[in-house]
Amino acid sequence: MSFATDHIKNVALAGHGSTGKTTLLEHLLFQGGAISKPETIESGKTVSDFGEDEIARKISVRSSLTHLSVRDTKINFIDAPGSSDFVGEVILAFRACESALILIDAKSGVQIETIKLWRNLDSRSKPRMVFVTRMDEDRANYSAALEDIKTKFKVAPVPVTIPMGEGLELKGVIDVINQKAYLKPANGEQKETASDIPAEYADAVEEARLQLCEAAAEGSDELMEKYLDEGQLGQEDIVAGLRCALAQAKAVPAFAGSGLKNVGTAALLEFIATMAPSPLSLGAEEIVDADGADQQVAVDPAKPATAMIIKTQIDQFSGRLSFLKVITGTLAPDLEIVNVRDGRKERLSKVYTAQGKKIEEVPALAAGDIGLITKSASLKTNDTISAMDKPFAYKPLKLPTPVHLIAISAANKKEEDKLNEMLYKAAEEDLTFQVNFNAETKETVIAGMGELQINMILDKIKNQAKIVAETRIPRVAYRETITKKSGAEYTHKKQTGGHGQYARVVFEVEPLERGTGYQFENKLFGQSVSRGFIPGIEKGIHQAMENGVVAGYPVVDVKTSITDGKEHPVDSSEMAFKIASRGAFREGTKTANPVLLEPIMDLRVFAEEKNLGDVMSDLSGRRGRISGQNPIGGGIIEVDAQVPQAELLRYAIDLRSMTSGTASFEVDFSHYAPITGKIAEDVIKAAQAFRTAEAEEE
Ligand SMILES: Nc1nc2c(ncn2[C@@H]2O[C@H](COP(=O)(O)OP(=O)(O)OP(=O)(O)O)[C@@H](O)[C@H]2O)c(=O)[nH]1
Ligand SMILES: [Mg+2]
Repeated sequence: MSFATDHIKNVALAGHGSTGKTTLLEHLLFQGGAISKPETIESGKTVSDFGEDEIARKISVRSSLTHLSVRDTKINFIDAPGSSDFVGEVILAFRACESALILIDAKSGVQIETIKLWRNLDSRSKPRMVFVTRMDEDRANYSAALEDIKTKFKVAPVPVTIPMGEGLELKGVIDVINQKAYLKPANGEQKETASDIPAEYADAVEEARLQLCEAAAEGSDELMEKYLDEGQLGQEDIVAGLRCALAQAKAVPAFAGSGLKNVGTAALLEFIATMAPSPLSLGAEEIVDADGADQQVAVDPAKPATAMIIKTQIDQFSGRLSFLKVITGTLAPDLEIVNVRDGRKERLSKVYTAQGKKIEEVPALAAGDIGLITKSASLKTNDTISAMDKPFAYKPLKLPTPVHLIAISAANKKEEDKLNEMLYKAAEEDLTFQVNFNAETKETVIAGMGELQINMILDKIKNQAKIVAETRIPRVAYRETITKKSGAEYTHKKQTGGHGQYARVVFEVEPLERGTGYQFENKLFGQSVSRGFIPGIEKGIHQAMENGVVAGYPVVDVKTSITDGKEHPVDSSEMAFKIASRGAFREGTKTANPVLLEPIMDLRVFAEEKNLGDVMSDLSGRRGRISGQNPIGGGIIEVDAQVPQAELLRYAIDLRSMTSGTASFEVDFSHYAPITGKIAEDVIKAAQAFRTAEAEEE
């Protein structure tokens, strides 16, 4: 069956780690009739956590697509992981869905990852609902959780359902909009059924209904006027107003329940099916057209088909799965499409939807729907496929830059290529994981969001390809430069049998502004050195710049001028000038106060107020210069600093342990700065030791 655009709802499930997203989803699928029995995390058989690694660790690692139908409406759920290491998976879910369902633990209230995700949703003006789960557990407290949401997010959530009893006394929930009660099933493997509201809850329900009226009035000016005039809104107005207020992210509907005990799923599904925004009610996607100008395209079933690839999964058995969201038109078998990135054309064979790992063929995917196609070898995440005459590309997903860097090599040298291949494959599946070869340090460096993510990727490689990787803290790409003007002369002279070698150059070296790199000037008067030897001289300088005189690091920001020289009619050659030039450059820099340069990073740390002191004093211990701190909402402070890269090599791990996993950071390269004294001495010693070890290995 395929569903029309206005009968599709896409909902991202997100929230702090282990709040119960996957468990709730399992019971939603069960309540909605998509599966016949809900499984537990402990059994390792849930629909959403199907990856081997997810089963082994009992956590979600990747976003997974599931769906169910309520009458003639299809609800796609994307269940996102909670650990901050997998934030890329959450962001892709937010982007693909018109609304988000945020899970809050009824005992702990709003936790740190949720605050960070909320900010991300704010920046997208994304409609959101909150489900306060684990209401079955001791000390669960719905109103305290809602109050916490109010203080941390500065929005008052409106209860669509209220619990009957709490914690061990939980008896069920009441759907305030539809005026129905759902008693807690005898166990979590039974469905909820509707009944009348017990008389004792009449007052609580009326109070909640008034709150709904107030929130619904936010939906439009007319409703607000009516509400202010009459002090009340009728059922129809509540529904219409709340729908609008939600779509504009002005109201945050709240639900109570327990995933595990299947409490609150029926009312939630009913609400999503009837009230959550459909792809038609919003969902303009930014595009980049042929001229590179930014425009917006709304979801529209009437136009020719276009879709964006939201996620790539490379399955050991089924091969490449390209998950996509259809933005315009309809994707169906036999459609001729082009990959806008590389112009490659192909004819679609089949289109699918997914229920966790199970993929199901469907006749078509309408605009707004989320599904997948398989075996399309050239497709990558963020590609646009299009059946338009003038194809344009949708804007790629913006993800945080990976901050945790690790140098890697295969334990067995012969497996290096295979390891690299596996790493690049992992990087295709997860855009917050990157692989780079650093030519300066001659290392393959992988980058991710944290230790957990990187370990899981390496474990997978070990299990699937039987390759053991060795990891190290990456080397810092130090550089060298000079700090004053100097000069040198160098004569290369060799008499070997036949004809000899002769070249003489006189150089001036002077420091350049940081970041300029390299300059050369020919200041020769007359023809003491023929023009034809100049390229050889420049080559010599380049060679010498590869290994500086301080510790063998590349030399940058130096201007070299040749002021004089001498050649021999027979014995001079390009090679001889190259050698002389190399020598003169080295001699010149030795007397020009050479120094080491280290990379300095721009660092932004996001920490809770209570950790601020620790974070700041730790940063000064890392030779950091703090340039500012500002509150960014939800009790989180952003600290801006410049810190040497050498001090940040383990920062992802250290910051996490310093703040019990609550803080996060972003980092970008800023500039190179000189180092002297003890710090420089240590770097020089380490470089010498490294070169000795390298020489011994060869
Ligand atoms: N008592 C109780 N336990 C729950 C409830 N929901 C989840 N759990 C338990 O909490 C643990 C974590 O549940 P998950 O569903 O994996 O949580 P999650 O939010 O998907 O976790 P990540 O995706 O890894 O962030 C499991 O042991 C569940 O059985 C609930 O409503 N009540
Ligand atoms: Mg999960």
